[in-house]
Amino acid sequence: MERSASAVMKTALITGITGQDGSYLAEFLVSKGYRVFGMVRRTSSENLWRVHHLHDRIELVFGDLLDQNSLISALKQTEPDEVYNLAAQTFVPTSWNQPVLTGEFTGLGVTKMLEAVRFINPKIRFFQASSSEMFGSTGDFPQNEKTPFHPRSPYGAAKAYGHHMTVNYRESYGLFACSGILFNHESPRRGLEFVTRKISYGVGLIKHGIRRTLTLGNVDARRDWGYAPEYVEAMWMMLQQDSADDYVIATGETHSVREFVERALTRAGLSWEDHVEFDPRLVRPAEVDKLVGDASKAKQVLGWKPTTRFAELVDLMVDADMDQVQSEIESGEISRTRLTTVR
Ligand code: NAP
Ligand code: G4F
Repeated sequence: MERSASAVMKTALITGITGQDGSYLAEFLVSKGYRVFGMVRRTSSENLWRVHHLHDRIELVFGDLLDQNSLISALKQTEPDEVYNLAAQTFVPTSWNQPVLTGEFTGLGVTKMLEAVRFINPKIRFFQASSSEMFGSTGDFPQNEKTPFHPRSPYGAAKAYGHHMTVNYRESYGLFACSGILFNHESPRRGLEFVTRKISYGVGLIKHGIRRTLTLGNVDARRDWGYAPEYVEAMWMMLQQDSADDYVIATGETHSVREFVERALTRAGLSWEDHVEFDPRLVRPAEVDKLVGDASKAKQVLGWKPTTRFAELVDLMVDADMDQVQSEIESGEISRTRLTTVR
């Protein structure tokens, strides 16, 4: 692939560019003047809706975390200065149904990408999207970079492996490899199966008379929810430092799913009694009861801090989904197929 004429322009390769974070990171890096490549896997139907608006500012290469050669080839083709490894099987419940696949994508996929970097160009700066799910049932609050891990799902265990491998490649081979321990971060581009978006989109459907109820599992679980566009900025900041390190990225506030639902319903002028139901099938085999992060290291070293707080986040998601449902009704896009994806 031809290199750009500009000598100062940096090049980044993003795995998982079709996902929530990948799309925001691509926007951010384009705004910083980067040449941005996204690695995508082959799908039978197009899956580029989150990055469609960037079609003339990003370039796509094919590759899959399961296929080592495709990673090597993606690095050869794109010659990146920075690699952001965001690709993973990210939905926790699926990790119990498909624990081996989750281990392959979310765990071993990291090693495959680290090996590709080491082999092709060990000077590439590498970011790994690690997760607060690694803390699992730890009794330490708030959680920081020194808090021990006790993952509670195949997803959490796979992420812990990927985190440790990132640290090991830094310590063993001197790679500039950073692990961002990201607490939950949300947006109107969040997948519909995650609880925040399930709630905001569900509230939109109810408000427009398409659905009557929102069916949920454990509403007592507590999460530290931030706004995704701010989290991708932290990823970039980590790779601009003089040395590689690991950072917790979080808001420092914890709220229950119940609080999220209540705020969302209030925003739409709806009531819990009329619209929320419990389904025991949505309760997980093992729950992470409470997450709350301490991002003081990121604040001190990177100068990163969150600005969008809980109430603002809920409101912006509900407002966006009210508009989304409205436009889907107008375009006729709301179909039985679409509704069945809202589990
Ligand atoms: P997401 O929306 O689910 O996106 C996941 C991306 O990974 C998609 O682009 C998907 O491609 C890609 N992918 C999955 N399997 C792949 C494979 N075998 N080969 C290549 N690509 C593959 O996730 P997200 O919320 O943006 O999260 C980004 C990263 O941050 C993930 O690693 C996630 O585990 C981590 N993280 C997220 C959060 C959060 O709250 N969002 C918190 C902590 C950590 P397709 O479109 O083809 O499926
Ligand atoms: O939105 P969730 O599915 O996210 P979860 O499990 O916290 O994982 C997300 O955040 C992680 C960071 O900590 C990421 F690494 C991971 O990739 C993903 O982005 O569920 C949040 C909470 C859980 O406690 C769940 O039991 O909401 C509870 N919940 C209650 N009812 C529900 C539902 N979750 C979902 N998805 N659907 C429900 O109906």
